[in-house]
Amino acid sequence: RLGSQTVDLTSCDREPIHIPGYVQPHGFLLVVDEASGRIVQASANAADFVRPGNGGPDQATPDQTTLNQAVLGQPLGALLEPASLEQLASARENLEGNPLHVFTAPLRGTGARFDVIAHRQGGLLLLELEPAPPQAPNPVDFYRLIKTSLAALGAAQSLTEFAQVGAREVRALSGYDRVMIYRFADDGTGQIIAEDKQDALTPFLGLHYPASDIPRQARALYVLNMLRIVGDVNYEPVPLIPTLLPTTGAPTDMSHCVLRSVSPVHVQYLQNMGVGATLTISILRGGELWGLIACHHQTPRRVGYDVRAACEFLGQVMSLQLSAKEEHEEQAYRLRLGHARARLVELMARHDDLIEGLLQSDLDLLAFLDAPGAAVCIGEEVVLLGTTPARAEVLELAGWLAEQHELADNGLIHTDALSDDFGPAQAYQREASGLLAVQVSARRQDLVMWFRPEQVQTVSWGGDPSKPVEVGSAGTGVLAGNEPRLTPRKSFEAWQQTVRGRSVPWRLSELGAAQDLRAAILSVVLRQAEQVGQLNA
Ligand code: BLA
Repeated sequence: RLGSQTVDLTSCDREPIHIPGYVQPHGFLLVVDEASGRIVQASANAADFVRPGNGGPDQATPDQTTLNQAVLGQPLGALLEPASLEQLASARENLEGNPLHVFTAPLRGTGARFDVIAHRQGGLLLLELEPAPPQAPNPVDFYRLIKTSLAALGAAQSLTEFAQVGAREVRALSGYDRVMIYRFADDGTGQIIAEDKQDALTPFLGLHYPASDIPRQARALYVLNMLRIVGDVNYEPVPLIPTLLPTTGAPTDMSHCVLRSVSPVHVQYLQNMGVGATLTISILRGGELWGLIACHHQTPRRVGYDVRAACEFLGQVMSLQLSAKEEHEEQAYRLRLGHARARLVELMARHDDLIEGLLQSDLDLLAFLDAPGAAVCIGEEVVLLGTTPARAEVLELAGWLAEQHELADNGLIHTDALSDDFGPAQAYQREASGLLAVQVSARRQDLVMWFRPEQVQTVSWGGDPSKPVEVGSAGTGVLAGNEPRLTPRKSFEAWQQTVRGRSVPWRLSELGAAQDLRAAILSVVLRQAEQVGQLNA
């Protein structure tokens, strides 16, 4: 039955990952109803941790009796020392939708110390307790580590270098085997733009991944919640007891929980990849998800709150500096375009003949828009530069362009897939899949065109994007069994996707530069026309 039902990638988008009803077993969750001050829900493993002398989740079966008697229905004071309660009370105002490490302390009547992270939402106080690492790292060491990292990030010249430094510094801080900077494109696909890893591992640098690998709701959640961890991909999820909140009859919203059990689809994805544990930190830009710092370890691994906080801090620093770095690259590029335009205009102004002026230095016109071919069509004259379609083909193209509304409206037309719009262009798509044309006089056929070749786009995908899913059995979760599950593809060997008839797209700054050049040419043409008028008068 599972196989016969139609399942597509949008069902990835529908999995309600914020209400899994399960936690990961390396810690436990207590949900307190703020109105009554009582624990109304807890992860089943709470019993294993709170029993005197029992510091770990080694129980074969959850101890339901202890859970019912010592945890559920109890006030927090039954489990926490008075000093801990006081710390919680004074942090209370800062906890709304904002998980904070409030204290590290033993539970009442047990020796084991726990890191306690708390946040509030919807009238609930959620406490997440994890056994504290044996020796807390020295805060001074952390300051030193972060300080060097900050200096290195600040010194990075280009965006690529910036990302590379980010990956290296997060790896130094966290000790994971592989740290990647994953950048999203506008269409939701992603690419690994920087990587720092153990030498023996196969590099993933440069690989692209389809949008469905990180579905929409997951990307939305990662804007709210900047850090997530999978301590052991082979973990046994621990259910919340009772399944639904007695106060509302609804599942508990775990959007902000760091112990949240992750999607079983994603767990399988990681297992397929041969990954043992992950740590992922969001990189935002202007409030939107720009990318991720993704850390992999081959074996199970958890890092304590301090290391996580330090990594999250680096992620935030990267978020803040990102705009500036991107802006810087774009500006340098615009500056280069501006210089090229000024040179062209100067040459044109020195010559009576517009075409001669434009062509005086043919290299300039080609370099101007990073195009290997260009054509200038003015009156009956056609001049070809670099790699272009044949003269007759260019003339035919100019005729077609002259009829296009877009050209009439903007004086500019551009495409990165010319043959999609103009069939005959299929004959010469190797040299001219991309076209940018500007009209340079009152006559529609007076055009300057730039051509870009077909980018037999060699894209390395992390697997086969046209075959992203297989239907599998239902996983865990509140909604387990209701819907057939999709399983991620099993192959991670890079494969090449070739895109026919497409060029590298024209950048916004290039379109702007072409518009500027057009305006400059028109003003030169106008001045020359005036001079001719004066001579004739
Ligand atoms: C989540 N998928 C994720 C996350 C990453 C990826 C980084 C964030 C969660 C995390 O690991 O911390 C994808 N991980 C990658 C990629 C690389 C990597 C591309 O390391 C490259 C090296 N995934 C699928 C399909 C579905 C799917 C087909 O491939 C849906 C049917 C789902 N991915 C999916 C879901 C989540 C996810 C639901 C959210 C997990 C959660 O937070 O609960």
